[in-house]
Amino acid sequence: MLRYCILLAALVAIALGEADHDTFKDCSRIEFCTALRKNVIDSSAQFFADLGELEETDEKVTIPLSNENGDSLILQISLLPFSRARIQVLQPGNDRYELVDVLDGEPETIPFSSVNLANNTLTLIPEGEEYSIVVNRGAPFTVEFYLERELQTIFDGSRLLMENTEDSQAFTFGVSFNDAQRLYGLYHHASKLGLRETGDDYDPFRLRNLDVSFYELDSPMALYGSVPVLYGHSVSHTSGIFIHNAAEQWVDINYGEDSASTYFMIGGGSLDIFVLFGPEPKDVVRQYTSLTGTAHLPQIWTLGYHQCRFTYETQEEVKEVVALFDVHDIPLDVIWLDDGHSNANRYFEFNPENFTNPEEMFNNISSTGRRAVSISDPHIKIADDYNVYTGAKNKYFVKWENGSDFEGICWPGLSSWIDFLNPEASEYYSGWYAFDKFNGSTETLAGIWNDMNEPSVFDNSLEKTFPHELLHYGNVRHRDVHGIYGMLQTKATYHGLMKRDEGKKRPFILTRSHFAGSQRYAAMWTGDNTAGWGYLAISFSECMTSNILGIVFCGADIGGFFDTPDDELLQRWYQGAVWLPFFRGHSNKGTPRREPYVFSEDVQTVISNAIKLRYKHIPVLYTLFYEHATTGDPIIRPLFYEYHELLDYDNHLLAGTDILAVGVFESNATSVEVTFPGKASALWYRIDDESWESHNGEEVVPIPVTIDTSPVFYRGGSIISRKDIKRPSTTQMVDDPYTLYINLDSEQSASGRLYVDDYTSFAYREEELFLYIRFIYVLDVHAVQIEYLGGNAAEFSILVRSIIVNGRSPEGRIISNTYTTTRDGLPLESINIGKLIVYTSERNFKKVFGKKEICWVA
Ligand code: NBV
Repeated sequence: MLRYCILLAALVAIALGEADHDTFKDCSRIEFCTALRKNVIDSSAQFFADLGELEETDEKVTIPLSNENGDSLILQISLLPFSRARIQVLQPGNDRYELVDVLDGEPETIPFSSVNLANNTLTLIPEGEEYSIVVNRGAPFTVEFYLERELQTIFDGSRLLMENTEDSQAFTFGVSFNDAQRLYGLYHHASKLGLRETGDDYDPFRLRNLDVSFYELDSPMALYGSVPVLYGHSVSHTSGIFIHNAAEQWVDINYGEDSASTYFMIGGGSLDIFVLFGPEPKDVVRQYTSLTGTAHLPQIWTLGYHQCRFTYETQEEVKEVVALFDVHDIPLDVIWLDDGHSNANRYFEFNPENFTNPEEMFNNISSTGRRAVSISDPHIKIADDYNVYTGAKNKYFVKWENGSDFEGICWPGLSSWIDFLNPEASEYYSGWYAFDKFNGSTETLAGIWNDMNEPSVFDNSLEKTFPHELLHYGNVRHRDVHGIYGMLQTKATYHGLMKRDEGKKRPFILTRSHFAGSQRYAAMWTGDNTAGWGYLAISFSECMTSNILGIVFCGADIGGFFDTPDDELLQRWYQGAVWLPFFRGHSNKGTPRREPYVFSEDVQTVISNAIKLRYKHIPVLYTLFYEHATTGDPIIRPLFYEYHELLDYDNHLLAGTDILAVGVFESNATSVEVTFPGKASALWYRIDDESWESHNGEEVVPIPVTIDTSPVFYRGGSIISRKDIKRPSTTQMVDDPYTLYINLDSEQSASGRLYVDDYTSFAYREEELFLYIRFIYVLDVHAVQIEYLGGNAAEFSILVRSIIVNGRSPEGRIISNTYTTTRDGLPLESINIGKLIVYTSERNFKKVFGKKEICWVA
């Protein structure tokens, strides 16, 4: 009966287009959250740190914690290089699960240069670092984290509690961020960048990977992924924490006068926190990604436009969509095969009626330079004639406590789920991506889409996912690893594609569920959003947040998955989405078709111009991806990341440091207020209307817009390398020459970086086969100098077709000069890197590179 009522409520919610609050619980319906949220720990339960008993072993300090009730715990502190530390609280006699799949390698520890005990205070100072850690005895004990003597964060022992009963291993703790004006992080929530305060009228932010249809804006409800990272930010410093735990979490936030405090309630696993000392946003992001890794460089085609639909029903329809992009002259790189391509959701089998000749379809797609991506969910249909199932039955599936395979309902009907914690099961699954196993697939099927991997199970009484008590390989309770299930699927898919392609191609995987570290395997999109202005706006906030949390390859369904956008919203959505790293149009079954070419000529022109603008900037994005891969820096950034005082600009997005895009998120807009970052001397040039009109930093200006324009600016001082020749896809762009946009700052200088490689393989990583250069504008000779930054690739030419110099004369006049060579033919002579100079006037144009050459083409 209860199940029936929940099901009914769910159907009503879906019909109303609202998140289903009966299925997805708030804190008051989760036992440990209700019990622990208001819990005030009385003095007898407060722990003190027995500093006299500290032990120093293996670059760790352990300190017993005790309370008057006779409970004991162990505080363990490790010092890490690069302004990071690790603090763990161990519970002797309690077998808590310790995560093994999340970190990108075990972090190196460093020795203490001093361990100083005095007046109930222990001070730990690492060798060669600027930070220190102070443990105060208490009760309650506290641990303070200082950078250059500035207090950054405090682990608040007064809120520490660790349950240890038959049914619960829940635990709590508090962390406060000194001086912080904003807290950022705790992805995934469809919320603004700055997390709001929680309280009686606003639930704690919940992290538990769940498949929530019609998710709501500005809600603390859990969504598809979990990245348990928080940054506390003030104008003067930023610090962070990463909770290395994949169980369900609830987090209360309180902003006080001089600090922001947080209270974590976690459903299981270990208390294991990495502390990131900052002091700037850039530092915390690098410190965090040094722990969980960075994304590898994507193949270049993945940065183009992707067209998806739930679902193209036949191979003819797929080919027709691709062809129509060409008929209408709209660039496209990837066509997506949602579940319609599969044999009734038996993945790795094509639909035997409508996709009878997938090879022919793939040949047709690749003949136009395009690629395909197909969906592959983790549920495996229970059917005795389905090899993927029979090969895994009673072996590789997630199990009940009695050892039988878990069975639940999902798209294919009754299904079981691969246990990706089991290395053999993962390998088994990976093997299905081989060309000879996945019959009909060819290399044109260049990427895979892992959907429904929270995992989603059609049982509303279980919040549409696995029951907590299921067991994984090694008797690991599902409760303790729920957050990483989807990530482990993408890891197996990644290895599957690596094996399939003999390690020669960088795998492309899109995932819905994700966890800290997912960036190592997959791109991520924000799931089933809705066609509404608020969802367009929040896509900027969501992807900027995921970017500063390492998951950089982020996008949102353009136009919204549910419902139907009107023409204006759709056009604005394309214009905004140009700047999100993953760029895909998608829509739900039953909604009117929405490929760009179905619209009127006017609408098509706006959309197609947006897509073309994206293609022109692919070299910029690709260079940013390289820089991310090597440093952890985000591709897109909120203003505060670069300009620490600019806090709440959710509609302003920086692509790298040099492009500022401001979304148009309202209907009938005639202008958008833009805050130009930087000092008053900073300059920003408007590019979307090609006026090159410049604005100064510190200006707040209403920038006029029409439906054809959506504000985008280049930073004065930058050189942007674009490929401006219009092509059907990135395939035809590979050898295209660049146009350099030189945007002078108030000192008349400018520089910008460009990275090129083979766009496909891992040779950039394994053999340093790439070319990474900096263009520097030299005022005296009105020339561009090339500085070699790295790489080892004689074979990469960089062709420059024209150079556009934008500047402002001392009287404020806008100068925009274009220099295009009239020489015919391809490469000119070459000169050594750094020796010279591409002159911007053709008469003076000279050769540049030695073995790495830069060429000037007509
Ligand atoms: O595979 C169908 C859809 C997919 O199009 C969407 O993008 C996913 O988020 N999938 C969810 C399952 C059904 C959604 C109603």
